[in-house]
Amino acid sequence: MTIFQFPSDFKWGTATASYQIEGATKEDGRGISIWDTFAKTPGKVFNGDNGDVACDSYHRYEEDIALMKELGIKTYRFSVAWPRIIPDGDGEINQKGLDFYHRFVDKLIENDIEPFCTLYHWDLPQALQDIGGWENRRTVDAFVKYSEVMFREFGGKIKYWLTFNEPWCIAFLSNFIGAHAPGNTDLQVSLNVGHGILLAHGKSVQKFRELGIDGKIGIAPNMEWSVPYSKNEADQAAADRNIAWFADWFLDPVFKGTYPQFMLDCFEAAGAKPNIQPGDMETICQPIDHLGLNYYTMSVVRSNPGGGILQLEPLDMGLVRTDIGWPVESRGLYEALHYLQKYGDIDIYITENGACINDGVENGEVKDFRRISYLQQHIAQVHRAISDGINLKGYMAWSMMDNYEWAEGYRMRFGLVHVDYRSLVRTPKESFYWYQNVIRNNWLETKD
Ligand code: GCO
Repeated sequence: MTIFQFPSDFKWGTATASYQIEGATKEDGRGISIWDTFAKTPGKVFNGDNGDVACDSYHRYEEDIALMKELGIKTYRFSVAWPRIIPDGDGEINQKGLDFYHRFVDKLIENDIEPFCTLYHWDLPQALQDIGGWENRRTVDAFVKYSEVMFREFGGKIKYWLTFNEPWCIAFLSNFIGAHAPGNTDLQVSLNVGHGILLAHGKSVQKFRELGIDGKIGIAPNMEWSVPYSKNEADQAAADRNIAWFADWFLDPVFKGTYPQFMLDCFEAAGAKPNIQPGDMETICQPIDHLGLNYYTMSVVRSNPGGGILQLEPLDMGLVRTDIGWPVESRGLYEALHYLQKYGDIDIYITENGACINDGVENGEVKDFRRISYLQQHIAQVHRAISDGINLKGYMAWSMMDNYEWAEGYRMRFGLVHVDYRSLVRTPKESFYWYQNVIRNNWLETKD
């Protein structure tokens, strides 16, 4: 048996997002978001599921926070629904929306749980999509206005902020692959959207500094780690492109004020390039305080000139997969953390990591041992990275509870707590008690 001891100030946590858990989509003046629209468009989401009720956390947040307290987490990452704060994205502020998050954040603090707030986890007000969404700079300005409202209201109470969750998903998954709202399938649109959110990020960080907010701010990219199938240079370059698609494409602008040339070349060969106006790159390149990393899986790729814009193909290496079909490879988390060091010695939080394991309740219990095994392997790599001297400050398991898994609807379960979507009853899983023990000990035990 090996025991991995964690630093005494390590922030153990869990994460969720507004549209995935809150429900109450028509209450207290909330406006419509692009996910309301997308979910109700036939054929977009498995079973036509939508977030109207979800986990009903809007009403049951006290019960949820009691579970967080029982779990022992030090920090909770959640996102704010922009359409609750400014229903049409750019007009009147909705006091009832602010009141809800005040009640919620106060309750967290009362329970000694540090709120970690994501400003944008994909629920763009539909009214802004109607004017072109992130392609239109009015949406960028509206985001800055919304973030200013949040900073002024919650500055001091909330000390940890993230502007955007998973820029790759917002740009490419949603506007090139088309699997998420708004569902476009156009490379040029996805580059425009990516550029728009980077600008919004930079301007929002500027606003945060200008207001002198007591706290820290950053961004949370998702990375799929990639390894080349062979030592062959073309395969190596293919893996580099795949990594850069998730990371460098967004982080080079944030940290260096430039897009990576080899990716510009790659997109240009496919007929698209970002629309950069004078001053944009300087605006995007603002010093940030921390970086989030969302990590789930790794791929093995090889070069293939016919393999889409990135000219590569992923290979099935026969790895164990979670129930959503993603290969399990914890080493990718360790490698990704090392890779990020090229952006400097910045505080890093694992803002999401977890497994889709669909085990249900039997005799009042959920024996999700495969989730425990996943978490154990990944947390061991987190420890390894810390031992190497990486400034890793916290780990947030995705997710606190089962929730609306976007285009997969409710069939894919990532929670430490099981949610029965008919009765809305919450049942902590075996993994909940396992994680509770890790947090209580502040160490991880492995069997080897
Ligand atoms: C994400 C996601 C979560 C997903 C999780 C599992 O940020 O991709 O934020 O919302 O539910 O990643 O797919």
